[in-house]
Amino acid sequence: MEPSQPRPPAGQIPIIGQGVPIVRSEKDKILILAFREMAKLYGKLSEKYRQRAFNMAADILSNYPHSIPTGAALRNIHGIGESSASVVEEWFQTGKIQRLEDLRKRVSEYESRITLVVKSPEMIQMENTIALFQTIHGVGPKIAEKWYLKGWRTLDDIKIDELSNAQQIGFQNLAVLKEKIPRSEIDIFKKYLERMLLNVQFQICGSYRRGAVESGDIDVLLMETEGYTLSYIVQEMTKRNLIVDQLALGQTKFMGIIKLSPTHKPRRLDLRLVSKDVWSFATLYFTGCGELNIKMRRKAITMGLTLNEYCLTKSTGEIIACPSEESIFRALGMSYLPPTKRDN
Ligand code: 8DG
Ligand code: CA
Ligand code: CA
Repeated sequence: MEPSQPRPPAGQIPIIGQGVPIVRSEKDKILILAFREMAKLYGKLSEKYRQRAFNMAADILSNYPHSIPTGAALRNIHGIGESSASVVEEWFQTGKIQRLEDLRKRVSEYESRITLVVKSPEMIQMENTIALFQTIHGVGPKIAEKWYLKGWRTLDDIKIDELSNAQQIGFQNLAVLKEKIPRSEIDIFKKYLERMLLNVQFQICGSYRRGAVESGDIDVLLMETEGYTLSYIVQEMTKRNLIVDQLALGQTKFMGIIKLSPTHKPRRLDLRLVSKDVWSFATLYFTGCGELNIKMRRKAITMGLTLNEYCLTKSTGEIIACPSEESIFRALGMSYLPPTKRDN
Protein backbone atom coordinates (compact mmCIF):
# COMPACT_ATOMS: atom_id res chain seq x y z
CA MET A 1 0.00 0.00 0.00
CA GLU A 2 1.13 3.45 -0.68
CA PRO A 3 1.26 5.52 2.50
CA SER A 4 -0.80 8.67 2.46
CA GLN A 5 1.15 11.74 1.46
CA PRO A 6 1.26 14.91 3.53
CA ARG A 7 -1.54 17.14 2.35
CA PRO A 8 -1.88 20.91 2.43
CA PRO A 9 -4.94 22.37 4.18
CA ALA A 10 -8.07 22.34 1.99
CA GLY A 11 -8.15 25.10 -0.58
CA GLN A 12 -4.50 25.94 -0.27
CA ILE A 13 -2.34 25.30 -3.28
CA PRO A 14 0.74 23.33 -2.28
CA ILE A 15 4.25 24.52 -2.84
CA ILE A 16 6.59 22.01 -4.40
CA GLY A 17 10.23 21.88 -5.27
CA GLN A 18 12.42 24.68 -4.04
CA GLY A 19 9.50 26.79 -2.95
CA VAL A 20 8.22 27.58 -6.43
CA PRO A 21 4.43 27.95 -6.24
CA ILE A 22 2.38 26.44 -9.05
CA VAL A 23 0.03 28.93 -10.66
CA ARG A 24 -3.25 27.08 -11.11
CA SER A 25 -6.22 28.08 -13.22
CA GLU A 26 -9.57 28.42 -11.43
CA LYS A 27 -10.80 25.35 -13.27
CA ASP A 28 -7.86 23.26 -12.05
CA LYS A 29 -8.29 24.54 -8.48
CA ILE A 30 -11.97 23.67 -8.41
CA LEU A 31 -11.24 20.23 -9.81
CA ILE A 32 -8.68 19.49 -7.07
CA LEU A 33 -11.13 20.67 -4.42
CA ALA A 34 -13.78 18.43 -5.96
CA PHE A 35 -11.46 15.43 -5.58
CA ARG A 36 -10.91 16.35 -1.93
CA GLU A 37 -14.64 16.66 -1.36
CA MET A 38 -15.32 13.31 -3.01
CA ALA A 39 -12.65 11.69 -0.80
CA LYS A 40 -14.28 13.20 2.29
CA LEU A 41 -17.72 12.05 1.21
CA TYR A 42 -16.46 8.51 0.59
CA GLY A 43 -14.94 8.64 4.07
CA LYS A 44 -18.36 9.45 5.50
CA LEU A 45 -19.75 6.41 3.70
CA SER A 46 -16.89 4.28 5.15
CA GLU A 47 -15.66 3.54 1.64
CA LYS A 48 -12.06 3.77 2.73
CA TYR A 49 -10.57 2.45 -0.48
CA ARG A 50 -12.24 5.11 -2.61
CA GLN A 51 -11.49 7.76 0.01
CA ARG A 52 -7.80 6.93 -0.27
CA ALA A 53 -7.87 6.77 -4.06
CA PHE A 54 -9.53 10.19 -4.44
CA ASN A 55 -7.27 11.80 -1.86
CA MET A 56 -4.29 10.38 -3.68
CA ALA A 57 -5.60 11.73 -6.98
CA ALA A 58 -6.02 15.16 -5.36
CA ASP A 59 -2.43 15.00 -4.04
CA ILE A 60 -1.07 13.96 -7.40
CA LEU A 61 -3.01 16.61 -9.33
CA SER A 62 -2.09 19.37 -6.92
CA ASN A 63 1.59 18.40 -7.13
CA TYR A 64 1.46 18.09 -10.90
CA PRO A 65 3.88 20.70 -12.21
CA HIS A 66 1.74 21.81 -15.18
CA SER A 67 -1.89 22.54 -16.01
CA ILE A 68 -3.95 19.41 -15.50
CA PRO A 69 -3.93 17.61 -18.84
CA THR A 70 -6.53 15.41 -20.50
CA GLY A 71 -6.33 12.41 -22.76
CA ALA A 72 -3.20 10.25 -22.90
CA ALA A 73 -1.07 12.69 -20.88
CA LEU A 74 -3.59 12.48 -18.04
CA ARG A 75 -3.66 8.70 -18.09
CA ASN A 76 0.13 8.64 -18.09
CA ILE A 77 0.27 10.36 -14.71
CA HIS A 78 1.22 7.67 -12.26
CA GLY A 79 -1.51 7.01 -9.72
CA ILE A 80 -4.35 8.46 -11.79
CA GLY A 81 -6.72 5.56 -12.37
CA GLU A 82 -9.48 5.36 -14.93
CA SER A 83 -12.20 6.59 -12.58
CA SER A 84 -10.20 9.69 -11.61
CA ALA A 85 -9.32 10.30 -15.26
CA SER A 86 -12.95 10.16 -16.32
CA VAL A 87 -13.86 12.69 -13.62
CA VAL A 88 -11.21 15.06 -14.99
CA GLU A 89 -12.42 14.56 -18.57
CA GLU A 90 -16.05 15.13 -17.60
CA TRP A 91 -15.14 18.32 -15.75
CA PHE A 92 -13.23 19.77 -18.68
CA GLN A 93 -15.85 18.71 -21.21
CA THR A 94 -19.06 19.54 -19.37
CA GLY A 95 -18.09 21.66 -16.35
CA LYS A 96 -19.92 19.13 -14.20
CA ILE A 97 -18.99 16.16 -12.05
CA GLN A 98 -21.91 13.78 -11.85
CA ARG A 99 -20.12 11.50 -9.39
CA LEU A 100 -19.76 14.38 -6.91
CA GLU A 101 -23.43 15.32 -7.22
CA ASP A 102 -24.52 11.71 -6.70
CA LEU A 103 -22.21 11.39 -3.75
CA ARG A 104 -23.53 14.52 -2.06
CA LYS A 105 -27.03 13.10 -2.40
CA ARG A 106 -26.00 9.69 -1.06
CA VAL A 107 -24.23 11.20 1.94
CA SER A 108 -27.12 13.44 2.84
CA GLU A 109 -29.50 10.48 2.69
CA TYR A 110 -27.07 8.39 4.71
CA GLU A 111 -26.63 11.11 7.33
CA SER A 112 -30.34 11.65 7.73
CA ARG A 113 -30.68 7.89 8.29
CA ILE A 114 -27.90 7.95 10.88
CA THR A 115 -29.31 10.91 12.79
CA LEU A 116 -32.52 8.93 13.25
CA VAL A 117 -30.61 6.23 15.07
CA VAL A 118 -27.65 8.28 16.31
CA LYS A 119 -25.20 5.43 16.48
CA SER A 120 -27.27 2.92 18.29
CA PRO A 121 -25.40 -0.25 19.33
CA GLU A 122 -26.98 -1.91 16.25
CA MET A 123 -25.57 0.81 14.03
CA ILE A 124 -22.12 0.34 15.48
CA GLN A 125 -22.42 -3.41 15.07
CA MET A 126 -23.52 -2.97 11.46
CA GLU A 127 -20.54 -0.76 10.63
CA ASN A 128 -18.12 -3.15 12.31
CA THR A 129 -19.61 -6.18 10.61
CA ILE A 130 -19.55 -4.56 7.20
CA ALA A 131 -15.93 -3.53 7.73
CA LEU A 132 -15.07 -7.08 8.84
CA PHE A 133 -16.64 -8.66 5.76
CA GLN A 134 -14.71 -6.27 3.53
CA THR A 135 -11.43 -7.70 4.79
CA ILE A 136 -12.25 -10.71 2.60
CA HIS A 137 -10.65 -10.47 -0.83
CA GLY A 138 -13.40 -9.97 -3.42
CA VAL A 139 -15.91 -8.41 -1.01
CA GLY A 140 -16.74 -4.73 -1.38
CA PRO A 141 -19.15 -2.49 0.56
CA LYS A 142 -22.25 -3.56 -1.38
CA ILE A 143 -21.73 -7.28 -0.86
CA ALA A 144 -20.78 -6.76 2.78
CA GLU A 145 -24.04 -4.86 3.32
CA LYS A 146 -26.01 -7.60 1.56
CA TRP A 147 -24.49 -10.20 3.86
CA TYR A 148 -25.31 -8.08 6.86
CA LEU A 149 -28.92 -7.89 5.68
CA LYS A 150 -28.97 -11.70 5.41
CA GLY A 151 -28.35 -11.69 9.15
CA TRP A 152 -24.67 -12.64 9.04
CA ARG A 153 -22.76 -10.97 11.86
CA THR A 154 -19.46 -12.82 12.25
CA LEU A 155 -17.15 -14.81 9.98
CA ASP A 156 -18.71 -17.98 11.46
CA ASP A 157 -22.15 -16.96 10.11
CA ILE A 158 -20.92 -16.88 6.51
CA LYS A 159 -22.41 -19.69 4.45
CA ILE A 160 -19.63 -20.73 2.13
CA ASP A 161 -21.87 -22.18 -0.58
CA GLU A 162 -23.58 -18.81 -1.05
CA LEU A 163 -20.28 -17.18 -2.00
CA SER A 164 -18.78 -16.69 -5.44
CA ASN A 165 -15.60 -18.63 -6.22
CA ALA A 166 -13.33 -15.64 -5.65
CA GLN A 167 -15.08 -14.85 -2.35
CA GLN A 168 -14.76 -18.47 -1.20
CA ILE A 169 -11.04 -18.35 -1.92
CA GLY A 170 -10.75 -15.02 -0.14
CA PHE A 171 -12.65 -16.33 2.85
CA GLN A 172 -10.75 -19.58 3.20
CA ASN A 173 -7.42 -17.85 2.88
CA LEU A 174 -8.24 -14.87 5.04
CA ALA A 175 -6.35 -15.83 8.16
CA VAL A 176 -3.45 -17.72 6.67
CA LEU A 177 -2.75 -15.14 3.96
CA LYS A 178 -2.25 -12.52 6.64
CA GLU A 179 0.72 -14.48 7.95
CA LYS A 180 4.15 -13.33 6.82
CA ILE A 181 6.18 -15.52 4.45
CA PRO A 182 9.62 -16.55 5.75
CA ARG A 183 12.47 -15.60 3.44
CA SER A 184 13.58 -19.25 3.26
CA GLU A 185 10.27 -20.15 1.65
CA ILE A 186 10.68 -17.45 -1.00
CA ASP A 187 14.22 -18.78 -1.61
CA ILE A 188 12.69 -22.18 -2.41
CA PHE A 189 10.11 -20.56 -4.68
CA LYS A 190 12.90 -18.72 -6.48
CA LYS A 191 14.80 -21.96 -7.15
CA TYR A 192 11.58 -23.48 -8.42
CA LEU A 193 11.09 -20.56 -10.83
CA GLU A 194 14.70 -20.77 -12.02
CA ARG A 195 14.11 -24.39 -13.00
CA MET A 196 10.75 -23.70 -14.55
CA LEU A 197 11.35 -20.44 -16.42
CA LEU A 198 14.50 -21.38 -18.27
CA ASN A 199 13.95 -18.86 -21.05
CA VAL A 200 12.23 -16.06 -19.17
CA GLN A 201 14.27 -13.62 -17.13
CA PHE A 202 12.71 -12.78 -13.79
CA GLN A 203 13.43 -10.86 -10.62
CA ILE A 204 11.76 -11.28 -7.26
CA CYS A 205 11.20 -7.71 -6.07
CA GLY A 206 9.25 -6.24 -3.13
CA SER A 207 10.47 -6.58 0.43
CA TYR A 208 12.30 -9.83 -0.46
CA ARG A 209 14.70 -7.97 -2.73
CA ARG A 210 15.16 -5.38 0.00
CA GLY A 211 16.47 -8.22 2.17
CA ALA A 212 13.48 -8.64 4.48
CA VAL A 213 13.51 -11.77 6.64
CA GLU A 214 9.79 -12.15 6.02
CA SER A 215 7.41 -10.72 3.43
CA GLY A 216 3.73 -10.04 3.04
CA ASP A 217 3.61 -11.54 -0.42
CA ILE A 218 5.87 -12.52 -3.33
CA ASP A 219 6.34 -9.95 -6.08
CA VAL A 220 7.82 -11.30 -9.28
CA LEU A 221 8.73 -9.24 -12.29
CA LEU A 222 8.93 -11.21 -15.54
CA MET A 223 10.61 -9.96 -18.69
CA GLU A 224 8.55 -10.10 -21.87
CA THR A 225 9.86 -12.98 -23.94
CA GLU A 226 8.56 -14.06 -27.31
CA GLY A 227 6.36 -17.12 -27.06
CA TYR A 228 5.60 -16.66 -23.36
CA THR A 229 2.41 -14.79 -22.56
CA LEU A 230 1.51 -14.21 -18.94
CA SER A 231 -1.47 -16.51 -19.20
CA TYR A 232 0.79 -19.26 -20.59
CA ILE A 233 3.21 -18.86 -17.68
CA VAL A 234 0.32 -18.89 -15.21
CA GLN A 235 -1.11 -21.96 -16.90
CA GLU A 236 2.23 -23.78 -16.63
CA MET A 237 2.55 -22.89 -12.95
CA THR A 238 -1.02 -24.06 -12.39
CA LYS A 239 -0.35 -27.37 -14.16
CA ARG A 240 2.52 -27.96 -11.75
CA ASN A 241 0.17 -27.29 -8.81
CA LEU A 242 2.25 -24.30 -7.82
CA ILE A 243 -0.47 -21.74 -8.49
CA VAL A 244 -3.57 -22.97 -6.69
CA ASP A 245 -5.88 -19.97 -7.15
CA GLN A 246 -6.27 -17.01 -9.45
CA LEU A 247 -7.61 -13.72 -8.14
CA ALA A 248 -6.94 -11.62 -11.22
CA LEU A 249 -5.25 -12.26 -14.54
CA GLY A 250 -4.65 -9.65 -17.23
CA GLN A 251 -2.11 -9.37 -20.04
CA THR A 252 0.58 -7.96 -17.78
CA LYS A 253 -0.64 -8.48 -14.21
CA PHE A 254 -1.48 -11.59 -12.26
CA MET A 255 -2.62 -11.86 -8.66
CA GLY A 256 -3.06 -15.26 -7.18
CA ILE A 257 -2.16 -17.83 -4.61
CA ILE A 258 0.61 -20.41 -4.66
CA LYS A 259 1.43 -23.44 -2.59
CA LEU A 260 4.94 -24.87 -2.69
CA SER A 261 3.53 -28.30 -1.82
CA PRO A 262 0.22 -29.65 -0.52
CA THR A 263 1.54 -29.30 3.03
CA HIS A 264 2.82 -25.76 2.57
CA LYS A 265 0.66 -22.77 3.45
CA PRO A 266 -1.04 -20.81 0.65
CA ARG A 267 0.85 -17.60 -0.17
CA ARG A 268 -0.03 -14.51 -2.17
CA LEU A 269 1.81 -14.09 -5.47
CA ASP A 270 1.92 -10.98 -7.67
CA LEU A 271 3.31 -11.30 -11.18
CA ARG A 272 4.03 -8.44 -13.57
CA LEU A 273 5.16 -8.89 -17.16
CA VAL A 274 7.18 -5.95 -18.49
CA SER A 275 9.26 -5.31 -21.57
CA LYS A 276 13.04 -5.18 -21.53
CA ASP A 277 13.15 -1.44 -22.25
CA VAL A 278 11.29 -0.53 -19.04
CA TRP A 279 12.95 -3.22 -16.90
CA SER A 280 15.08 -0.80 -14.83
CA PHE A 281 12.08 1.41 -13.98
CA ALA A 282 9.85 -1.55 -13.22
CA THR A 283 12.39 -3.26 -10.92
CA LEU A 284 13.01 0.01 -9.09
CA TYR A 285 9.30 0.63 -8.58
CA PHE A 286 8.36 -2.94 -7.74
CA THR A 287 11.23 -3.20 -5.23
CA GLY A 288 10.17 -0.12 -3.32
CA CYS A 289 9.90 0.64 -0.62
CA GLY A 290 6.76 2.68 -1.31
CA GLU A 291 8.21 5.69 0.53
CA LEU A 292 11.33 5.65 -1.64
CA ASN A 293 9.15 5.53 -4.76
CA ILE A 294 7.29 8.60 -3.57
CA LYS A 295 10.53 10.39 -2.67
CA MET A 296 12.01 9.70 -6.09
CA ARG A 297 8.85 10.78 -7.92
CA ARG A 298 8.84 14.00 -5.92
CA LYS A 299 12.51 14.59 -6.68
CA ALA A 300 11.73 14.12 -10.37
CA ILE A 301 8.92 16.68 -10.14
CA THR A 302 11.23 19.27 -8.60
CA MET A 303 13.45 18.81 -11.68
CA GLY A 304 10.51 19.23 -14.06
CA LEU A 305 10.52 15.50 -14.80
CA THR A 306 8.00 12.71 -14.35
CA LEU A 307 9.03 9.33 -13.00
CA ASN A 308 6.79 6.29 -13.03
CA GLU A 309 7.27 2.54 -13.22
CA TYR A 310 7.82 2.69 -16.97
CA CYS A 311 9.96 5.74 -17.68
CA LEU A 312 11.45 9.09 -16.79
CA THR A 313 10.21 11.90 -19.02
CA LYS A 314 10.72 15.61 -19.49
CA SER A 315 7.68 17.89 -19.55
CA THR A 316 8.10 18.01 -23.32
CA GLY A 317 7.41 14.29 -23.37
CA GLU A 318 11.03 13.50 -24.22
CA ILE A 319 12.14 10.23 -22.62
CA ILE A 320 15.34 10.10 -20.57
CA ALA A 321 16.92 6.71 -21.21
CA CYS A 322 18.00 4.89 -18.05
CA PRO A 323 19.03 1.32 -18.76
CA SER A 324 19.81 0.50 -15.11
CA GLU A 325 18.53 1.37 -11.66
CA GLU A 326 21.86 3.13 -11.02
CA SER A 327 21.25 5.41 -13.98
CA ILE A 328 17.80 6.39 -12.67
CA PHE A 329 19.31 7.46 -9.35
CA ARG A 330 22.00 9.32 -11.28
CA ALA A 331 19.49 11.09 -13.54
CA LEU A 332 17.73 12.33 -10.42
CA GLY A 333 20.98 13.50 -8.84
CA MET A 334 20.68 10.96 -6.03
CA SER A 335 23.31 8.55 -4.74
CA TYR A 336 22.62 4.97 -5.65
CA LEU A 337 20.99 2.84 -3.00
CA PRO A 338 21.38 -0.93 -3.29
CA PRO A 339 18.06 -2.76 -2.72
CA THR A 340 18.91 -3.61 0.89
CA LYS A 341 19.31 0.12 1.69
CA ARG A 342 15.96 1.16 0.23
CA ASP A 343 13.84 0.91 3.36
CA ASN A 344 13.08 4.41 4.58
P1 8DG B 1 5.39 -6.66 1.91
O1 8DG B 1 4.82 -7.36 0.73
O2 8DG B 1 6.44 -7.45 2.60
O3 8DG B 1 4.35 -6.20 2.86
O4 8DG B 1 6.11 -5.31 1.40
P2 8DG B 1 6.36 -4.81 -0.08
O5 8DG B 1 6.85 -5.94 -0.93
O6 8DG B 1 7.24 -3.61 0.00
O7 8DG B 1 4.94 -4.30 -0.53
P3 8DG B 1 3.95 -4.67 -1.73
O8 8DG B 1 2.62 -4.18 -1.35
O9 8DG B 1 4.05 -6.10 -2.10
O10 8DG B 1 4.43 -3.76 -2.93
C1 8DG B 1 5.56 -4.06 -3.72
C2 8DG B 1 6.21 -2.80 -4.17
O11 8DG B 1 5.38 -2.07 -5.06
C3 8DG B 1 6.47 -1.83 -3.05
O12 8DG B 1 7.67 -2.18 -2.39
C4 8DG B 1 6.55 -0.54 -3.75
C5 8DG B 1 5.60 -0.68 -4.91
N1 8DG B 1 4.34 0.08 -4.62
C6 8DG B 1 4.28 1.44 -4.47
N2 8DG B 1 2.99 1.83 -4.25
C7 8DG B 1 2.24 0.70 -4.23
C8 8DG B 1 0.85 0.49 -4.04
O13 8DG B 1 0.07 1.40 -3.83
N3 8DG B 1 0.42 -0.80 -4.07
C9 8DG B 1 1.30 -1.83 -4.28
N4 8DG B 1 0.83 -3.10 -4.28
N5 8DG B 1 2.62 -1.62 -4.49
C10 8DG B 1 3.09 -0.39 -4.46
O14 8DG B 1 5.24 2.17 -4.54
CA1 CA C 1 5.51 -7.71 -1.38
CA1 CA D 1 2.64 -7.24 -3.72
